[in-house]
Amino acid sequence: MAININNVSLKMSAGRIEQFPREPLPQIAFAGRSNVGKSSLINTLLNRKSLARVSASPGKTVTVNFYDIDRTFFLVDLPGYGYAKRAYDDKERWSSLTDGYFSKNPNRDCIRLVVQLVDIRVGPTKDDLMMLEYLSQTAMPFIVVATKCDKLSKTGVANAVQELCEICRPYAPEGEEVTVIPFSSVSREGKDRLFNEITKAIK
Ligand SMILES: Nc1nc2c(ncn2[C@@H]2O[C@H](COP(=O)(O)OP(=O)(O)OP(=O)(O)O)[C@@H](O)[C@H]2O)c(=O)[nH]1
Ligand SMILES: [Mg+2]
Repeated sequence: MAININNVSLKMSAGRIEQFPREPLPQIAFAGRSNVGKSSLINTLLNRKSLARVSASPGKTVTVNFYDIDRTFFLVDLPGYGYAKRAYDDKERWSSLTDGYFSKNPNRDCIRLVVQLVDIRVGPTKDDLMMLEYLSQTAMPFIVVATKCDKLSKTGVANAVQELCEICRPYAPEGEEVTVIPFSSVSREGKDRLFNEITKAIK
């Protein structure tokens, strides 16, 4: 079945769990620290300039944004974590919302894949590793996308991806490797590979 990626809309910008959509469509969730490039990646994936808001000042969005893709599945932009300057109340809201997405989501069973974003130049932060630990503990299927790969040379990218694979291996199911895709919203590298993974996951 061909998916028309031009048929996209923001279904819901949810600040509360009760606002999560009820339709039992497959969900692909994007997690990562603030400023890692989640919204840019979603725009790149959908050939849009500004469907998902790209923030010059990080940590502003504390909502879970559900994008309806051709009435076939949802792309879910989770609020970014690890933003030090965020007010205490916002941090609380962040964790209850994000935690709620995984534990109280009425369509939890519809989460087919979590795309964990890591800045290729920074590598996984403490918070990223906590997230991987959580995904691993809850047996959530996930892949890792290494963002902003336009900022490194070809060799730099290859080395960083290899290193990421090593770091992520302990979080993979026994005997499996974690898929790590280098990605750039500037050069669009990695877009087709990521789209393939998403297509496989929603089948
Ligand atoms: N060079 C480069 N810059 C990028 C890339 N992706 C995102 N950026 C920049 O990084 C900054 C943050 O991007 P966003 O897409 O808003 O990041 P986010 O993860 O959605 O951030 P929050 O919504 O705060 O969680 C922006 O200035 C983007 O232009 C990339 O692939 N390459
Ligand atoms: Mg964003």
